[in-house]
Amino acid sequence: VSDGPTDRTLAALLTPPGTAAIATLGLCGPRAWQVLRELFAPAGTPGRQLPVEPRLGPFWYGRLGEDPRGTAADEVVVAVRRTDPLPRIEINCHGGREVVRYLLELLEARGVHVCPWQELERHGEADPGRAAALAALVEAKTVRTAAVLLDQYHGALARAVDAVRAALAGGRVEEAGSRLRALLRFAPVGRHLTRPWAVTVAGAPNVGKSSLVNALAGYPRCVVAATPGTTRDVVTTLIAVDGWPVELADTAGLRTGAAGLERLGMERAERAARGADLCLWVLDGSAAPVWPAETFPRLRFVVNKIDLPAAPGFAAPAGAAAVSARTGAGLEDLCRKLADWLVPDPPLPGAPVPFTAALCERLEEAHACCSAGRAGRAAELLEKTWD
Ligand SMILES: Nc1nc2c(ncn2[C@@H]2O[C@H](COP(=O)(O)OP(=O)(O)O)[C@@H](O)[C@H]2O)c(=O)[nH]1
Ligand SMILES: [Mg+2]
Repeated sequence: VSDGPTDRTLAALLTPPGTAAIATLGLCGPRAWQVLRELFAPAGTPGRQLPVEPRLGPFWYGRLGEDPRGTAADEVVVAVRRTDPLPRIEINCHGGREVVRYLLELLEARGVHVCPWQELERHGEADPGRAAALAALVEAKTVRTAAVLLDQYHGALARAVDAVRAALAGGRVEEAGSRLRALLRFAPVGRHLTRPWAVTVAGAPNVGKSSLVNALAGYPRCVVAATPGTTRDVVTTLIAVDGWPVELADTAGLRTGAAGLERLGMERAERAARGADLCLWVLDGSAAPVWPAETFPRLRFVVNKIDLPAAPGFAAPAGAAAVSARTGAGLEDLCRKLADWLVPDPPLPGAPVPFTAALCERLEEAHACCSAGRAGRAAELLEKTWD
């Protein structure tokens, strides 16, 4: 007996785990219908059974259990979603962890493999690119990133990858390389469609870092106080900037000569600033500027407290944003700048975008292979694009 991937019958919980009125289980594979027929009794005339072959269209209401006519059976509604290439059935049962566990165990006892929903979505899927985009789509945090992923779900990236593969198959390695380079233009965006950009807010104590994070979040997320050294831990907040998901990290103020708990907070702040996609260094425009002691990567300046008179001789760095976290002045402009710093080259609707970090890496490697004249290896990598 062969046990290839499509010979298996899989089951997964499709709705989130927890309690609700209903839950939905997916059952997919060559034995899906047979297993369901054994466990399911349609309501109505005693002795009624499901048809021998799965049929698209009708919904069946009845009971599902070891002995579906006995007491330990749940009321369910079942439907066939697909018959080709593998039968795919959905079972709507009562919600709640124990009902779901009971039904999944029943299926498992009949040789069905219980798996995560993502694996079920891929099972027998003729278009694996579509399944991969669907898995990413549910992770989208904003409408804008969802729109980009929806384009990929409708095949934008899959078509572009097919064109690269066709070029390689035709021996046109240079064309394949330039097509890959064009695709990789949007890799920086693609890496953040399911994972927000990390933006750290850093600066000296009391310049208004926590106030700025609160102003951007639109609610008092962080403690603000006139006492320097109030913020100790890194506090993160998820916001959307021009439709891009951004995780803002408020940090402890950085100053020289700190010790103890303050020093620990500063170390965390420095780590966050070094690892961020962007570090916003906040300056208090009404006081003598405190510049960063080290040059953090991807550093940008924000001058805060512009509602107060500027400190004599204060010269803002070129390109800095100027805001008042107190009055809200300049925040819109800061958001525009932030979006431009993070995504200087946003994809147009319908553009192919490599939409996960793993896809970006695979395409980068394939591109490097093309440049090195290793067309065979590039083709091999693209064979497994969606794995
Ligand atoms: N006038 C004015 N005061 C501000 C502004 N932003 C923050 N502050 C005040 O500056 C002090 C320190 O603010 P905070 O956000 O805790 O600074 P942090 O230590 O950098 O996090 C508080 O008293 C705030 O009310 C601003 O834009 N204008
Ligand atoms: Mg603070």
